[in-house]
Amino acid sequence: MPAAVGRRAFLAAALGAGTALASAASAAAASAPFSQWIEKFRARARARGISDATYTRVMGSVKPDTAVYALQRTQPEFHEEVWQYLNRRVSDWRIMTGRERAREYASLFARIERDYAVDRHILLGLWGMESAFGDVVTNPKHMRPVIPALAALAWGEPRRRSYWEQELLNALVIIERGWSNPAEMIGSWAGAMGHTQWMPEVWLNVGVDYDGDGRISPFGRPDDALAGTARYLLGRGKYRRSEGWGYEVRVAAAAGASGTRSVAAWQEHGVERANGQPFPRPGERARLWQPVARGPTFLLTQNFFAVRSYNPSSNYALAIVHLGDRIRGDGPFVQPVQGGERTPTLAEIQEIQRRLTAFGFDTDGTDGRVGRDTMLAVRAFQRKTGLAPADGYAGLKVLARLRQGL
Ligand SMILES: [Ca+2]
Repeated sequence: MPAAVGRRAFLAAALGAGTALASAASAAAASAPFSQWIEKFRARARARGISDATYTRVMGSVKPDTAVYALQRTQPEFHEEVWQYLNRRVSDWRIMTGRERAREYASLFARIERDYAVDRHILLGLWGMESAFGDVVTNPKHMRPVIPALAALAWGEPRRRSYWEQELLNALVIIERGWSNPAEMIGSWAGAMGHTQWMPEVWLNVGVDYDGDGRISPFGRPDDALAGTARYLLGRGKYRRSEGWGYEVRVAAAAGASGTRSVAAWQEHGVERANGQPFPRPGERARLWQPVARGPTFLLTQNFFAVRSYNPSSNYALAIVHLGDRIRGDGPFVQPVQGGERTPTLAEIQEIQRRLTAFGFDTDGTDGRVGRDTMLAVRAFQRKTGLAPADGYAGLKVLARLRQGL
């Protein structure tokens, strides 16, 4: 991957850090009281060009959101196999909604492709993954005010404190410039905001005023968010114009080569496209990757790593590029994961939700989208009926069992 630190690299680092360090809550208790810290931090803000008036207005009444200490130590609630991870993210709902957004914003995407060279389908995949095409902007159910969250992290979180201090300062600069205000700045516990979940640093340094309203914003119309994200992929991810992200491939049994080499060199080692088509750019450099044994294999080229620079997880990047391909009209991977299931259709998900709800397991709606409520309902049903593993995955096995009744 590119040398640039990913937008959310700290997340992976924080999650991997384990619990050996002193708990954040006790560290917070050991540091200065919040009100004293606020006054001390004013000098740092002043040095970044934030006026006393802005600082007092924003920070004077802020209450630290100390719930973030527990949130950043929380392990994922559900264990997902790779095929489950991909099925849930590259869902019928996301593909259909992505195609609607592609039509709705066709002229915006054409302009972004002209200015930044980034394929609209990569951006659609990223937009769908990061915010369900802006759904978290209009429906911020799991989002929280960013200033109190960052203030709590900068004040009392011993891990990566200087990082949180910088992000709080970046958020204050955004307010100082009149681009936003504390009421609008709603995001994840870590401060990622808007259509493409920008951290304040990304907003400040990579954002673009693409709709020309005089301020840069990841909220509202998606123009600024999508153009700025294309600029990120191009500049920080070293995105390459007119190239794809890679290919699903088949590997001859005796292959055994590794590392980065040209597509033509891979062909000499028995690597072919899974769909039988020729490689369009034999000179591209590529790495061979099989996410899970007995599943599909890929040759990855630079634009895969450009996407991965946005959030350093290969499964995340694969979900984005595959969602983009599906939105464009490509089919599922040629080689399924052995032991996995195909992706349920929108109608099948809705049936799962309807049947669960009828049995008293509340999915909070039957819109064919799988969120936390549906996963909790599936898991409760699995436990009640002895379906193992009770992983919360809304798939074909669960549907078959639901059709038998309770
Ligand atoms: Ca704007």
